[in-house]
Amino acid sequence: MKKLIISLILMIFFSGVSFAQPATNAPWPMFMNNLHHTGWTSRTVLGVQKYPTLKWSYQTGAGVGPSSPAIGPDGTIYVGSRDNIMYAFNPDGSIKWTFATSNEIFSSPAIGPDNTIYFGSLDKKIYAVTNGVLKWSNETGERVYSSAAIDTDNTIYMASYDSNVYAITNGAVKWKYDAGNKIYSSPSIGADGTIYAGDWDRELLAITNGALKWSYTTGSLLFGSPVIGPDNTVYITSDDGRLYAVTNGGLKWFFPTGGEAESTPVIGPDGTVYFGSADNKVYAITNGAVKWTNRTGDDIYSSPSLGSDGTLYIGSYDHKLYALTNGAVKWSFETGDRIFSSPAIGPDGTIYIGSYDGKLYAIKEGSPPGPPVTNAPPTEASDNLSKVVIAPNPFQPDKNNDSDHVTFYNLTYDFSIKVFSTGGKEITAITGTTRSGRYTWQVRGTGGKRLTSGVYIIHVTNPAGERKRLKLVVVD
Ligand SMILES: [Ca+2]
Ligand SMILES: [Ca+2]
Repeated sequence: MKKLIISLILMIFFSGVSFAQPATNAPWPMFMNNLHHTGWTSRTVLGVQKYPTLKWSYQTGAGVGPSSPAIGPDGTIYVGSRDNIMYAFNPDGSIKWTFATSNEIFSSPAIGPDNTIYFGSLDKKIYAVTNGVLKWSNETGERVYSSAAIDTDNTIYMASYDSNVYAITNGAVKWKYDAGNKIYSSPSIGADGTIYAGDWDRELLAITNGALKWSYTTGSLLFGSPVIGPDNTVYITSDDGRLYAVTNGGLKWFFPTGGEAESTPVIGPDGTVYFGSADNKVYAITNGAVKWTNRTGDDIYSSPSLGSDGTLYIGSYDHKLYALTNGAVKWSFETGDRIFSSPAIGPDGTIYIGSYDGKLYAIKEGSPPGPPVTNAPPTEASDNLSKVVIAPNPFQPDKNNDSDHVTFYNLTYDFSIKVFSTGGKEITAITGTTRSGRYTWQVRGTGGKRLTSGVYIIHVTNPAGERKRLKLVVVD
């Protein structure tokens, strides 16, 4: 009853929200965002719409994923890396704190009401960390891949490769349930307090107070986490390639894909279920039937996130993060390796995603490509250097586009350009002629090597010996 009252209060507090939230006002408190793991945000946040641009990235020591970022009430971004470390970043990308475990972190951080971060590590432990300091840890019998679900009474539900689902309060095990086989995925919490988990003897389990309520056997291993719909239907993907919809232990429907299905589905406010498969496709399913699909370039193991405007964000092994609306690709953003991590949507619309290249990416809305309109270039060379500009500046090199460049505008017909480091070292010298007053430069030094990130001093000289000094900022 107490749980029901708390839930009702939370429902009213998050007016218009039909899914329960944990007792924190964090914008993205855990893997798949809420207790039911629906991965959907009702916060009216316009995500990146047209021009995904790197806001910042941070290079960790190993792959980031499947650990997925969580965002705290103060905007802190948390993510685990396979370099064993749990990271906390300030919204500007600077490190707030780090916490080292003794093995890789696959688990996604979950944020409790007092900003305690709960996660697991392959060192077999479940951790509770506050401000980078250990609050408690609990050793299980095997590696912990699972992420925590935090109930409104602050009980932590987590699973381990030791086959157990754990209910933990303040570091003490309240109960555990032995599923009989390894558990990789993360438990979720139903509206009535039932705990759902999926194990490696193919079973979707419903557990109440440490006892089995019901189970449903799928055709293969369960890597994806159970997700609970508003009508208490439980959705789970299986390595048999199917998405299952199960009610009270009975099959409602299943939907087959052409590859292993490990992506945890998202449920939209209209009941549409979104997920990906190793057949490379993203699916939107309504009542067991396809609403739309779209194909990426490789397997999808990432779980999607759904913005309040209906944009679906999902990562692929083709290295890209995709934004889709009604099945059409709105944009994609390429990282340096496969994406297994799930995107989190920040309060200002920034999208956070990890990649096997070891980076956490913060992606924001940018400007349309090309020179800024205010510097509309003339079609003829200028007669002096007063209006010489470089665009874009700052310049962010595109690793996948070798012809990526900056353009000098308003040059004189004959010109000479010298590029120096801030320490005064000459990096390259260019002389040329231009009818249009424009000159494109691929931001390379004398040896043809791309300039690394930093500030560069540029001297532009005309035949009259006039000189203009400019600064170019190169960002990684
Ligand atoms: Ca079992
Ligand atoms: Ca494939």
